Amino acid sequence: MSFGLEVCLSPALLPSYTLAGKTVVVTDVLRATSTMSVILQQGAECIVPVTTVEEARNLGKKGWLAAAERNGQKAEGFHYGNSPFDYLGHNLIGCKLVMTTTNGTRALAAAANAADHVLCGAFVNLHAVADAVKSLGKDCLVLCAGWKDNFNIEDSLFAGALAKALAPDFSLRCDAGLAVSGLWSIAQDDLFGYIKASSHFNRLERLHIEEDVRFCMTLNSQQAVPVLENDALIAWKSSNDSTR
Ligand code: 3SL
Repeated sequence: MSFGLEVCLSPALLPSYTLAGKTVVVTDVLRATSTMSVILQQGAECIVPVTTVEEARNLGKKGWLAAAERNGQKAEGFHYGNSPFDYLGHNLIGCKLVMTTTNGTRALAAAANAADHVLCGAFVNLHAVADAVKSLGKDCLVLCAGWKDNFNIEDSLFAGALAKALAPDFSLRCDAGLAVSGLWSIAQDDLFGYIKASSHFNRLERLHIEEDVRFCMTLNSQQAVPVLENDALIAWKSSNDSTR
């Protein structure tokens, strides 16, 4: 049986898609969904994604680890930001985090409660996400977080990569999916080189965080797939995972 696969290129376009009955993969390659995978891979119990800095601050006051990013920079007064290097190599076992980012947590909020399952995908966990989507066995929609409701290249490239990883079990059912697949076949041999012309690369380069981009454009370094359960992201476990 073949499932359907659609791609939504920006949260602004989401109202024209049906989410019920589907698995939605939210992607914000630079850097929210890459970093969320790292946080859970480092052993955190959960990440609560929130849309405002105030909400993150309030949970921080209650003893949670609090992470906030706006426009590529750590928000004032926060110990943690949105760089994977804030978390890599740290033991986060049992920690609960609250996190807000410019676009990623906003895209998650748009999909939450409307889809059957909401996962976070990025190049760093591409294969693990593809396995999770296949094992959930439902039509899938990839939601690109973009930048402030605009299309971006890196999230679209990820959608193309995921479409390839899901074929032939999932077949594309929209022109956006065909377009991102074409983009992926052009860029896949030199992802970092391709992304260098993008607006968000230039934004992050001005902040001197090129190494974050290199990390986020590297495939399959992480296994953790964040999945939303009761407003919190936890690491997805397959039904045949004995640790469940
Ligand atoms: O927009 C977001 O959610 C962030 O991932 C942007 S940044 O990479 O931290 O600049």
